[in-house]
Amino acid sequence: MDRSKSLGVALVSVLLGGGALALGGFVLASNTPHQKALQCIESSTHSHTCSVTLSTFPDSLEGVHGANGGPHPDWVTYSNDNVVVPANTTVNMTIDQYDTGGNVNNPFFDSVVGTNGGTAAVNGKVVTHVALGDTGHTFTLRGIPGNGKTLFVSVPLPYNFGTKFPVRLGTGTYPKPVVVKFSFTTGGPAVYEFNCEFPCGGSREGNGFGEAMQAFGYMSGTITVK
Ligand SMILES: [Cu+2]
Repeated sequence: MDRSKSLGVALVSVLLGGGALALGGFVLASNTPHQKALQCIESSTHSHTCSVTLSTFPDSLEGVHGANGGPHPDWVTYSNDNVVVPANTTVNMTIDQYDTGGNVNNPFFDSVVGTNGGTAAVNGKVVTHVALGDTGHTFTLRGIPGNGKTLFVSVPLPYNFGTKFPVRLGTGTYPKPVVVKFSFTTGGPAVYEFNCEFPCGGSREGNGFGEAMQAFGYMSGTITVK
């Protein structure tokens, strides 16, 4: 093989290799859907304070998993699985809850735990828990075992009984959201995982912890403290 020919073969090998790597990366990324980072917006008037809004939907038609709901249009979902917040900062979180609900498996998850002040505001009313049977989803945030951090926050997101004033998002139609607000304070850099503890996922066994509760990026996500 002359030099120019071997150079050509090497170049083609590199291009093919790069393509294979890119394809491999795409397949991996598809298996662990990590959506576009949702940044907590830092306040211009209060230092070490930021605000971020998530939503919980009864289906995926709002569009976070793709047009017309993506591969599982009927699965419940959070609006984002990739929240990024600054270190040593008070995070003011708003969650717009569009879904119905029922009984959690343990009354612990009806209670507000680990927020600043130990409370949350539901449509402006300060609460420490929601009534039995009235939880739609929960926002439950904890350290991944081994990261050495102890941040733990769990907030029940109440059942949305609303039917009036329909909100259209993507190809979905939802009631006016129940607006849940609370805050917590971050420490140093770490990755935390949040998920829902209401058995909202459906499954063959009927225990509610399958499908959307098992597939990363529907009823779970990460909060990365940077
Ligand atoms: Cu849920």
